[in-house]
Amino acid sequence: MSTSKNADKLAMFCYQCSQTVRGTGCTVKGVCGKEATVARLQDNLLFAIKGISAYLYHARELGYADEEVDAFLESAFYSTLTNVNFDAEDFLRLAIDAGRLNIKTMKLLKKAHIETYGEPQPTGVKTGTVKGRGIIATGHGLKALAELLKQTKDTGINVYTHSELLPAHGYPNLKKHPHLVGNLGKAWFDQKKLFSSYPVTILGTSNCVLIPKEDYRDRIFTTGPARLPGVKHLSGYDYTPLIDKTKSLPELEEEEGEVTLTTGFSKSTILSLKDKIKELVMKGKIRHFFMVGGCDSPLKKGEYYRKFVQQLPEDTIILTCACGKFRINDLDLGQIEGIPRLIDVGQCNDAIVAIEVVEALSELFGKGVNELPVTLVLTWMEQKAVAILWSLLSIGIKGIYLGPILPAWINDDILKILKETYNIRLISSPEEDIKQILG
Ligand code: FSO
Ligand code: SF4
Repeated sequence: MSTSKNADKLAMFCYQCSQTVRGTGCTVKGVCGKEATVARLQDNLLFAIKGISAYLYHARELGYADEEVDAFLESAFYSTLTNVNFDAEDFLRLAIDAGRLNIKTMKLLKKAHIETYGEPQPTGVKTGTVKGRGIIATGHGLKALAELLKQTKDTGINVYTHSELLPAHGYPNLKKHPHLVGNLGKAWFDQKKLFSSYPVTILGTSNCVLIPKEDYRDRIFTTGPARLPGVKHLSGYDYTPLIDKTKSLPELEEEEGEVTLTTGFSKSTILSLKDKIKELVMKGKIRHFFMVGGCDSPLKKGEYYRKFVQQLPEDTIILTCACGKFRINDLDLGQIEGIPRLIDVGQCNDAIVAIEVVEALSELFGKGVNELPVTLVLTWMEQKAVAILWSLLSIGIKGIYLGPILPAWINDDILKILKETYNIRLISSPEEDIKQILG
């Protein structure tokens, strides 16, 4: 595994103070003495705390907060200010702390979701259209979706999820709405094509909204942190303009979807199967568990994940979460004596469910997490995913396969640490990786 040529050429980039080289940026070493690795670890920390902030935002929307996380965010942000902290060692400690605090935040958000909307249940989700007018909700905001479902009740408008809102269908207090009729499209990057092809309105509830094409700019609305140029923003969960616009659009025709997707596996659903899982492992009928998923990107190399899962032997179980699941969630992988082979635990923040399941397996088999037949094969897209990676490292998980490319802010120094301390590997080919993992 080697760093990209770009990373070698551009050792660092910092333009946060007036001493910066030629008034444009320090790119080799800081005038202040800051080393490239410190600058990159500062960026890494900023990316991780942005991820924590996103999850904390959605928890706070539901009335949940955490003083320890708030205090960490303050001190972590402060540590990246000019002339405060030049210690690379310490930025690694802060990255691990960010991972630990992100676990706390993901737990908080999961608690908020479960206490507000009920514990998710495995649920089949249709992928076609229903006759009538429609709204597609995209992003991660369950609160925004819940308010939309309340306000569209008895209006004859159908609501569809897109991308990271698919897991909403598993929550009892959301699935109870008969006008939450299905999911359209896949991961976030298909939205321009998708939103152009249906005469619907769209509500963007979080990150992963794209600047719209002209043909649907007047049909898309944003809420919460999402904003787009020339697009109406709705605050205070008042969706009247969105609903009025929807009523002015033509109806969709009935169209059968190609597949029914299954989502909504909670920790308790999975753990209710633990005795059976133990029995199947002991009998050699389950050989290995994989976590395949993460935040997807449209890179060609992302095709790896589908091929990887398609080539896994039938005695393996695959947990998945986040928008990377759309690479694989249409595959019919069947069951092993009643245990589904593909288990969708939810959104990116629901990686906490996968973490808790791995911890429960560790207890069940009396082995450390790295002695279990468990491998994580993850895709990363942007900053938010960094928080989850550090969460996994903070609980000591080693040997993670990461792709589709190495994060660009990782230089040779950081890579050395990640390899030596955490045995992180970059994905190669599905065949080679499966051989390396399963022997
Ligand atoms: Fe995907 Fe976007 Fe959710 Fe990520 S929709 S890419 S970084 O936000 O976290 O899974
Ligand atoms: Fe350059 Fe240091 Fe100022 Fe950053 S803080 S711009 S590295 S002198």
